[in-house]
Amino acid sequence: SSPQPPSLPPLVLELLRCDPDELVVQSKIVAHLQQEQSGRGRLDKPSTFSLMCRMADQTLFSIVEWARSCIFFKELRVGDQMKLLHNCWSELLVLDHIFRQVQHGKEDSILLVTGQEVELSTILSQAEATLTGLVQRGQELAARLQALQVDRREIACFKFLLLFNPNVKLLENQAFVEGVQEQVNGALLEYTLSTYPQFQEKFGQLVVRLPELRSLSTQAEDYLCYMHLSGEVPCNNLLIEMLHAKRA
Ligand code: DR9
Repeated sequence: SSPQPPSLPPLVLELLRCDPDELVVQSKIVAHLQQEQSGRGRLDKPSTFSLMCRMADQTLFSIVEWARSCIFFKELRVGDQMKLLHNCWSELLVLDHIFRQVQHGKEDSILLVTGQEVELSTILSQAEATLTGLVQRGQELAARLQALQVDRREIACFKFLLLFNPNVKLLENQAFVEGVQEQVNGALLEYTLSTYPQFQEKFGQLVVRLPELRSLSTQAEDYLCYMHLSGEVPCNNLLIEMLHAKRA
């Protein structure tokens, strides 16, 4: 008989169940952006930058919605939920972007949450150096994760490791957050060892990518903050609200 695939740690399955369907998220965001556009004058065409901000904003709404429906997170009081989200929103956005690029699997273009493909050469010619640098660092991180053959279960665990960050200060329920972090770490370790037994270092190789992800998200926040101060970011933006909350 053929070998049975290893059974997955129940917690990994549970975390995966919280993940929304990418196509559902995509069509919601596309519909929202089209609706916003139809509410404006035909002649008042928004800049690419403003469209991209609205797209990132809607992606952030879907991330907040995901968190609020998640196992463990639901059990926290609203105050702790806010503190955790304020701490990691940009990391979750960057991870979402990076994993989309891993699945897209092309080095010379990026795939947006809307399903649109943008050539890297277009970005290089249209965007200024800060953004270009960010996008390129993102492509490099995506390539590294792709080389490790990261899968969606591991990414589902990553999202929880970022969300339940035990270093967040002044939590009402610190011990619970630490406990979730430990449980998810354990489940991810068990998962990688049983699913990729020929690749014992996979867990370690994956988690050493987290600091790079964090530094990328800080750099993206700085870019966004700078653009905001130059008056470029559209108003009523959740991105900016999160930026203020974190830096207050
Ligand atoms: C804070 C955390 C945010 C992380 C968000 C990650 C998701 C964002 C996904 C993709 C961003 C891809 C950008 C696609 C570019 C489309 C084509 C293009 O090159 O447009 C040029 C336009 C102009 O930019 P500029 O800064 O050079 O000039 C500004 C001009 O003067 C304004 O009038 O660039 C854009 O439209 C950039 C959109 C930025 C979206 C804003 C929110 C995201 C913040 C940081 C992006 C980091 C991306 C890298 C992730 C690894």
